[in-house]
Amino acid sequence: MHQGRTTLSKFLIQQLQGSPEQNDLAALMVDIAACVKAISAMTSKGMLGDVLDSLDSTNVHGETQKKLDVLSNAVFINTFSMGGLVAGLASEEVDIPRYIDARDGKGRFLAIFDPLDGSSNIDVNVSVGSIFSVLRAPEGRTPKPEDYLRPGSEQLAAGYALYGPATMLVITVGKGTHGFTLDREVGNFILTHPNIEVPADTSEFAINASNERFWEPPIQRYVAECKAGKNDVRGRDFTMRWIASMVAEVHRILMRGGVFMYPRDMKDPGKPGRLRLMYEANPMTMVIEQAGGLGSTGRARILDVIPEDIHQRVPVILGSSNEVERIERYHRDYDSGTDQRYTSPLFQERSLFAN
Ligand code: AFP
Repeated sequence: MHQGRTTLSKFLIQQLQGSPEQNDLAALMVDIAACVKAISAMTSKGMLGDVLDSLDSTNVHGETQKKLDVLSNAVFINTFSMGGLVAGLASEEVDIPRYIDARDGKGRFLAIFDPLDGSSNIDVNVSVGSIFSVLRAPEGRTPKPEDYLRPGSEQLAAGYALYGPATMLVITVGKGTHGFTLDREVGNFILTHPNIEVPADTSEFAINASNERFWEPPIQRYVAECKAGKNDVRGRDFTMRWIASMVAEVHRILMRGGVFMYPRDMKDPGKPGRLRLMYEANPMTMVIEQAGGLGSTGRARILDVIPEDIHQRVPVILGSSNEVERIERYHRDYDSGTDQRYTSPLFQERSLFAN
């Protein structure tokens, strides 16, 4: 048993006490933890739970929905609708933000979430997760769509659930990043990873290498140097990981360092990246920054990006600070044209960005 171990509720009382807003934020974290328990119970049943099929429906991004995407989305929406704390919500699975009439419009927060991230891994039993972000709702009036379009630096809280061998909840309310493990026997989240810190250096990178020919030269340069290993400019060997589940990648980086990249690629020139700003990049960057890491588009701090659309995509480079800073430097070298490396025939041939 966990005599004396801190539970999520006790932890939140210690971190968030005093103002009515902080008390309500603590209550919202408890509501989110309840959603995570419910989704964990569904995912852990696998094929026995009759929830793994794909549906005929597609979401706003034209992606085929899994039954579990829809069920997980419903868990969050139902909980927020009844909790009285949220005035509005936005979800990867919902076309436009939705008003929640909480306490006659007195809900203090806007909840923005990806109810089940990595769902293409569900039917092969690989870890998936949920990601959430919390913004302050406008006072005294119904939230409008533009109220959601706030930079990630304004998030009051953020975090994720990882449905892995263990179910974990990792959160930040702006006072560090902390991990809780679900004790299924008693149904409590136990503080197992207080004050997580991302190592500033790493020898591990995560990227979908099949897109290499579509990347911008700074990313091609960074990955090529990592692959060249100890006999080249980096002076050490690197390993690569790619789980195709952002929550699992970010969790590994929080635990042992690393750099996660989903850069813009020209596979689809109309898209600035694959991952969404509001409910993937922003919350994950807040979690990482609160643990001492960095999150960048390659050219700007992710939390400074001013959103234009609730579902907008953004390039994502996040993790160990020294590696993120190096990648940003490579982008500056490239954009300023000062680095002859990019005029070498190597990049002319390989890169789609020759001119
Ligand atoms: P799904 O939710 O469609 O599985 O996408 C997961 C994700 O958004 C993110 O969690 C992964 O890091 C990334 O996509 C994987 O992308 P690739 O399938 O292109 O590797």
